[in-house]
Amino acid sequence: MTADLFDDLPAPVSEERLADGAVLLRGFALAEATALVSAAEDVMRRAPLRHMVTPGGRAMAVAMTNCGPLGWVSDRRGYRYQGTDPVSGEPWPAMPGAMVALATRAADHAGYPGFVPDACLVNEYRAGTRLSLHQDRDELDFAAPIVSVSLGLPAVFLFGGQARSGPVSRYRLAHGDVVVWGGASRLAFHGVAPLAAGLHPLLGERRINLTFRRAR
Ligand code: MD6
Ligand code: FE
Repeated sequence: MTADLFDDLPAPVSEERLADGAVLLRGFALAEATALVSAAEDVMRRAPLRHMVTPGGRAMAVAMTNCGPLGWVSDRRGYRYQGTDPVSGEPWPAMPGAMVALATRAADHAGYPGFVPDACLVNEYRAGTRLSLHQDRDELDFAAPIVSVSLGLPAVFLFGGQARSGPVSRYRLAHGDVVVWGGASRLAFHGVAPLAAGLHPLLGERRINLTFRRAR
């Protein structure tokens, strides 16, 4: 037996429970990661990344776009989901099949069978980009989980409880990692620490995060 017999084994998938209803699936999307990156690049060509403005009037640090029937948008009027890209007035690009399949498979693995996302938020982080603690609560009902896929540079994910002031745990999210939170964790506060500079072989100086939701 020589080591090269094992060179082509896929990276192991490991699971870490973050809280009741929340799980980190390390390496879960690794086999599809290259396909997911090219699908995301395609979406970003058709609906370019932009820095949305918060209701308070500040540009968000994370650059965002969407694919699927609905997209999450923020402007002076508030946060909401809508079927068209406010920049172009056109429908958001369709959600690539590889993305839907991965989101459904990850949710199922985490104990949420039958998850069919109708919105995928595509987020781009660069060195220094952070996302402050928040809840994802613009969806119509909270029965469906959130599925979050990390691609490119690693980030530190902040995961807290139901109150902003509670304790927050930190988890390193690498290329191909998936976090699923639902059930008792559906409204957990979460965020991303300032991204460290680096160079990823596929995505260069960027981290791309795909966040899948059932908005309606
Ligand atoms: C992440 N992102 O990037 C987690 N939520 O790993 C989010 O939780 C998120 O990027 C709402 C809007 C944009 C996001
Ligand atoms: Fe979020």
